[in-house]
Amino acid sequence: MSYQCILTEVNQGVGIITLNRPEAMNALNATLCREVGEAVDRFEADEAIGCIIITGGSQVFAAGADIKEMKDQSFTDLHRKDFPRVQRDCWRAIEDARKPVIAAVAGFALGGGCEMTMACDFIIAADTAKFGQPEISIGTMPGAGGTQRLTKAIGKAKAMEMCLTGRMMDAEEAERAGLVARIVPADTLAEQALRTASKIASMSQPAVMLIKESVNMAVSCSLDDGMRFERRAFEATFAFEDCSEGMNAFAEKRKPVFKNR
Ligand code: CO8
Repeated sequence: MSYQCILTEVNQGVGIITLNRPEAMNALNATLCREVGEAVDRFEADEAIGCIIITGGSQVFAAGADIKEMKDQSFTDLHRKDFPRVQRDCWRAIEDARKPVIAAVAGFALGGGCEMTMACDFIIAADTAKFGQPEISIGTMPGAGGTQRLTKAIGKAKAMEMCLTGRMMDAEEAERAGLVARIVPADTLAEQALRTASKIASMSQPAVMLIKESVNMAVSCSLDDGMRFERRAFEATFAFEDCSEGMNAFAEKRKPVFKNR
């Protein structure tokens, strides 16, 4: 499959999507968003793939929505199209994926770029990463989760300050604030992200999917509801042949051979 604004590859059971508009700092135009959505859906449907990485490569993740594409749009244009609907479909594909989606971020992840990383399940950041919601500086505001996901991830004070001033966070501050799972040296980002993703892809996929669903419940429901979901999901894993294989392998001091990976 060939795309205009992204590159895709499969390596060690991992589907890798690389945003590829270097001339525009990977700005998220409609084509790029549509292609990311399609690629995520394609990897989601591919049984040989157990985890997905979205990256912008070694220099920049994405400097936000494509301002040049947006600048002449009127309210009526946006409202009629339910903007960012194309973008929303892309976000939905990421959010609805049952396979884990990792954002591997180097350089700027700004505006819609930051929002795309937050739609992923977790972020591995290069030490060069910079996160921000600078929309205020161009007279607008975040439109794909910047005021919502950022606030849930790092709390009201920091999210409010960042969205109101456009201040960027470097990788260290983002890790301290809980936005980022882990920081790695920039020149090892691709390798470390692949190592993490291929480890997840080597696990029992039904268990991976239930864990992802259960952790996500913690973000969207009460503790009681989440605990109940977790208990039922835990019990359900005992119906998986991989669960029996995993436990028997432990007792027999050997590596498990999961069938559903
Ligand atoms: N859109 C379009 N082109 C861009 C963008 C962008 N967001 N960012 C950079 N570019 C282009 C520049 O125009 C320039 O192109 P050219 O060489 O043709 O002039 C090229 O990329 C390189 O950029 P700079 O020369 O500006 O590079 P610098 O290193 O000097 O600066 C910055 C890098 C700081 C990242 C700077 O480019 C910048 O401030 N970019 C805009 C950041 C921004 O405001 N982002 C928010 C956009 S609004 C948004 O994301 C709303 C989201 C709503 C939801 C929609 C989801 C898709």
